[in-house]
Amino acid sequence: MTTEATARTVPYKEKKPFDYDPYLRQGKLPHIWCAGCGHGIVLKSLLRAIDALGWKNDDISMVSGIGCSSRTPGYVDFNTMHTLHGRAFAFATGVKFANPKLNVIVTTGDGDALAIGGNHFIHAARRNMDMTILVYNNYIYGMTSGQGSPTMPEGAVSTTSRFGSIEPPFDTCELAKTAGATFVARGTAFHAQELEKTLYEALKHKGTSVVDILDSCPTYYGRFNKHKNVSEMMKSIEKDGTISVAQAAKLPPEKTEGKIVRGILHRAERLEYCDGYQNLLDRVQNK
Ligand SMILES: Cc1ncc(C[n+]2csc(CCOP(=O)(O)OP(=O)(O)O)c2C)c(N)n1
Repeated sequence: MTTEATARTVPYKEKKPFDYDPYLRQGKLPHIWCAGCGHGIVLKSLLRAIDALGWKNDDISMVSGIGCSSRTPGYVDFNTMHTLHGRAFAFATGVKFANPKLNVIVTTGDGDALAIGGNHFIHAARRNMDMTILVYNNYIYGMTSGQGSPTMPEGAVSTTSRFGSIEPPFDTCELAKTAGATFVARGTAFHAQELEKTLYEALKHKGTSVVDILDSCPTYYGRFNKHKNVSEMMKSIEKDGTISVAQAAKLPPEKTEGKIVRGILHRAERLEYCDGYQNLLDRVQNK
């Protein structure tokens, strides 16, 4: 049992103009996402990264839980599974274990991955099975009308924190790294081209890759938190303090305090789960 099907050495090359049609299930369009939602931008960056890798649709399995972000697999012409809220990692683990040749991608929301799915998230990271996890992080439960999620900033308004949240948020990247993910990165729906390159690296990595993607939900988070319009909300993703890893490296620590850093934050080599299982079989069966 190996995971060698993945082309991991293809150099990154941007393609313009880009034809999304071969990747989409036209019959499933139009999508359900609201005007100004960042989920579509994330999907476009992902498809461009997949194209740059030269992966074939049939070699990809995309798995999700439940939520607006979890609708992504419905729109793409891969081997897809839209499963249970918070349980995408369990299904993805089963898919990869049954067929390690598949390139497995999980698309999940901050609620799906870190609230109901939080326990599954940490164990997916710990196990280091080869899969790429995209957390569409809009700080809120979009699909169910705006309850607060574990990534919601302190002070933010949601239907479950009408006067501002008093809880500290999870840092998705710190959590993933501490739990054992071997590739951890952050991108945003505002920096779409940068996100494409980050996703390209995440997909290439062998092991569990987690990409936290700061995203916009203008319908709930934006309205509740008094963003004037969609473009102002999008710009706030940048204005409110994200800086790139390269920018952060040039600044003294006091200037980076409170800033959210984008780019690849952690990369490590560790035995991938399917390979580890094969080693186990070899050892036990040859006794
Ligand atoms: C077991 C279970 N509990 C609750 C729900 C209701 N539910 C559907 S989606 C969702 C939250 C989705 O939020 P998130 O994962 O952040 O994704 P978004 O919609 O913001 O993209 C909830 C609570 C459900 N479908 N199943």
